Amino acid sequence: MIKCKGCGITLQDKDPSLLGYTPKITNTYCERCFKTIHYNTYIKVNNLNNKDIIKKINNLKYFTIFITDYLNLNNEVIKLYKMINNQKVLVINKCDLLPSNLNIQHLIENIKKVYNIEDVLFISAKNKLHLEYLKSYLNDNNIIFCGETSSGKSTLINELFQTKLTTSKYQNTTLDFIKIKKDNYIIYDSPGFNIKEVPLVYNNIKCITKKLNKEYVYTIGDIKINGEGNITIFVPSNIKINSKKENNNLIYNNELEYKDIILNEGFIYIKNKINIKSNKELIIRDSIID
Ligand SMILES: Nc1nc2c(ncn2[C@@H]2O[C@H](COP(=O)(O)OP(=O)(O)O)[C@@H](O)[C@H]2O)c(=O)[nH]1
Ligand SMILES: [Mg+2]
Repeated sequence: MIKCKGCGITLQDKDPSLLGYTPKITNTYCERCFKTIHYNTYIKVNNLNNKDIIKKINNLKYFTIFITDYLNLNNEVIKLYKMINNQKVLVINKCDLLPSNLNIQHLIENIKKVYNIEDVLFISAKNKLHLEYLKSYLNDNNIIFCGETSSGKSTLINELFQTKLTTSKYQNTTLDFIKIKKDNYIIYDSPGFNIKEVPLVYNNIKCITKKLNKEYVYTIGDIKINGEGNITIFVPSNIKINSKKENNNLIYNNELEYKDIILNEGFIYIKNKINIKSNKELIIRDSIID
């Protein structure tokens, strides 16, 4: 069985409508990866389910590098991280996109506390930032990279081990576990966990402080809120924030201080105590900012 070097699927030259198809079985990449790499076209497929991915990771018992995106830090992702029984580290990727006023060391300490996690790192696979810290974790020769879809697993492996895994801005590029032997290492890339709230691949994180006016209802991503006081919003720059003078029929009341409200894409930081009304029950955590 020959596997595609881009996405891990078993290659076949029999049926173009099935995954793994390549016109020539001696090719290194399947047709889907070839099109992703050369024409930036995307063919959507159903990925492995999270339980099967976790099971395989735990069976392998390799040192596990869990890669996530800063805007995806939420209970769903942390729950997956905690289901991994191996020695592990939580690596928050794409730190090149963080607003420059944030103190990374401070964020790390807060994330450890809020989510009760021992090891947290911030890196940028794309811009090669802080990779030296991550390299100090590579003492074990058997390593598995995992994390939610599009968090940058394959980009990171390519950077660390000079491989040519397929990477793209689309979800579920990597279809199966890919075993790579390099120097003294055995490395696995894995298909991304499917999570409910995946931010689109974005180019920038917007960090805006807004003074809420009681007369207005604010729509931020997936929630509507109303209140009086300052909030700071962290979302991908393509997410629209609307405010409108409208009848306030928001039924949930929240008194918040030093908390983050988790959105589908990103979060809102509330420093000083304010009352916020919302259209649905908010998902709250102790703030990772201050
Ligand atoms: N800005 C930024 N983008 C990144 C970084 N790492 C990966 N990406 C981008 O995120 C997208 C998904 O990357 P990929 O490696 O395919 O993610 P995977 O699904 O986890 O393997 C691609 O468009 C990458 O270029 C990073 O450190 N910074
Ligand atoms: Mg991948």
